[in-house]
Amino acid sequence: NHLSVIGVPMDLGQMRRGVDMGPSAIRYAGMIERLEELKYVIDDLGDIDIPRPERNQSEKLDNLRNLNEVAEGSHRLAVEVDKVVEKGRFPLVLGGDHSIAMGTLAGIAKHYENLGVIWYDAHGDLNTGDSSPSGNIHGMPLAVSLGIGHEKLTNILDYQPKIKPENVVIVGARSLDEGERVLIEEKGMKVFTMHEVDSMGMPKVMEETIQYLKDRTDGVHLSLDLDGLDPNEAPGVGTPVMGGLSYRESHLAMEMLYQSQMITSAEFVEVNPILDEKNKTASVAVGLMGSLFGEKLK
Ligand code: DIR
Ligand code: MN
Ligand code: MN
Ligand code: MN
Repeated sequence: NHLSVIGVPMDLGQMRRGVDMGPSAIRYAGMIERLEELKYVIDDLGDIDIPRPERNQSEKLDNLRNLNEVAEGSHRLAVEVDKVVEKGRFPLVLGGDHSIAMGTLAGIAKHYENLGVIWYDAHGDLNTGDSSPSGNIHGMPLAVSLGIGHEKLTNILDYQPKIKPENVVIVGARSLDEGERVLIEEKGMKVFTMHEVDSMGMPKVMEETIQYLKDRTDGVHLSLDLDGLDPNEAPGVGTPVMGGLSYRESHLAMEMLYQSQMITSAEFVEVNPILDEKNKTASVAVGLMGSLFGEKLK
């Protein structure tokens, strides 16, 4: 019950300004107080220092926008996360755009034989420079963590891959690019798209997710992109996609994860207060953290 919080004011993995203020927005929404109420000891380590591009214009190398800065920022995050896990504490990372997940996972995965990952997102984040329609690295961190992509990204902390495709479960997908579909098929990855959520219901989806990961992993990281939720409930995100997971479904998912006691690290990303309505999305993120850490059930 010792959480270490790390903010990552990163916005270089995509093109909408403002997501770098996500960590402030989440803290402002009362995160620390909310978790302290649940009797956790919170160590807020502040924010990672993110490099700024030398030119005002973003540079694209091999269809990878701001490659060097994103790689360096993720490396710095990885070093901090590594120390947190080393101390036996639970890392809680606040984004920032989703590119930071490659840093989070780099810091965590070296401590596990078979780290599991729940990727709660409208997107697969399984692109590479070759397959990406946008060149935005926030659409690539899951591929990178599987060891697929540019060396500067896949080799953070000098090892790869970080995770195995069979240890990943994607929940909430409804916008997958062609290259991502091919990769999912090729690797036989477990994906619960909105079709499955609609037809099976969230309780069954999470039951299967938990059972599946319980059997094969020795720790589970939750990577929660707020755009996994429906934009009506989480409007402050850079790439909203209609028809998403509801507020209640998401709380239920978090509560079931709390009951499972399997989550060993988590990150909440893509909160963009500039695109938000009165900090609603940050508040939703804090509420979900409450459920993930036992607010409803303790
Ligand atoms: C799209 C969007 N698949 C891309 N990805 C996003 O640019 O690769 N991921 N928004 O969360
Ligand atoms: Mn620079
Ligand atoms: Mn994402
Ligand atoms: Mn997304």
